[in-house]
Amino acid sequence: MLARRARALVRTPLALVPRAPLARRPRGARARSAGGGGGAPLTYYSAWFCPFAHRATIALEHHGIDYEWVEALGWERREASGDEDFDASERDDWWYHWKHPDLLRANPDGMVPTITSADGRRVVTESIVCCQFADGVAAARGGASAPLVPADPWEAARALVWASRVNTTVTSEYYKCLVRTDETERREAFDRLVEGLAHFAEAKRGTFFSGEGLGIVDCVLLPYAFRLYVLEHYRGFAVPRDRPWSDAYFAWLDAATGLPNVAKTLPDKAKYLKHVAKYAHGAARSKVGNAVRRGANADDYDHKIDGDAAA
Ligand SMILES: N[C@@H](CCC(=O)N[C@@H](CS)C(=O)NCC(=O)O)C(=O)O
Repeated sequence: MLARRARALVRTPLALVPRAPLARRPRGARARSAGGGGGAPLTYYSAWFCPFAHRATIALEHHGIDYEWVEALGWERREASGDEDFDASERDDWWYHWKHPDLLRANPDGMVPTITSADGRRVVTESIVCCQFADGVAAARGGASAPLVPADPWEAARALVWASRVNTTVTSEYYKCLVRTDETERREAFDRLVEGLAHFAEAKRGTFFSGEGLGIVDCVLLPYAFRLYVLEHYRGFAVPRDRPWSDAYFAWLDAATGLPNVAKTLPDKAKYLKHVAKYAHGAARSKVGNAVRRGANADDYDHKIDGDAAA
């Protein structure tokens, strides 16, 4: 019911809808490379600001896999139609994700990252799976770079458990700090986030999580670790530098962001700060944002409950 009404919302003519060109190469993307770059380029539906997609970008770049970037998400402002089931004057969150039609064709859930084969027939979704997929593509194409998931099955299992752990602790708490409106809830979320960083720093085996090379756990955490300045800016929450694990954590962050294949994927800090203001000021809706708003974890979004139509 609500879904039908919400769909009827009128799009403002002044909507800030980015019209990204199709198949644009991002800074750092390449036509072909020596590593896993052989074979037809993949189509990569992404969004410059998206930390989930950032994981996949790092994985693709790590392996030097050839891809065509499609900037597939933006913001669009909608106006209340006057026909809502709630008092529209009480809501300020009228920014929604604009979605590239090709993304919706490839993945009707409209989520990035989404990777497809050049002919669009085969589709991969979910950021952690995209990282594993990048390993598979690189191996199949004879790439020389080390896999992100360790070759040793015991280490691989450990890394995958930790990738999932980081995803449900740090990632989820990051969005809670931004989206929840209660000060205490935000503070508690940040405390849990810091605890997640501490566990990560204590469990890592070397410069990176599984040793001396970049791995899947690093790929999962890094986009969020890099973006934590946002919480300091909007919420006054800073990662402590005086805990027993702090030096290990910040050394990891420096090492990871300093890798050339990671450094070129980092979004502009000021631009991202501006982008995320819509969350910080309660003006935006998205599946992850809606899930956190209704009290679920960031990865517990439901395409029906939390989708645009249900917003
Ligand atoms: N579980 C997904 C989450 C991806 C995700 O939430 N991406 C956001 C952009 S940062 C998105 O596509 N949002 C679209 C929407 O909210 O409708 C993953 O890990 O890939």
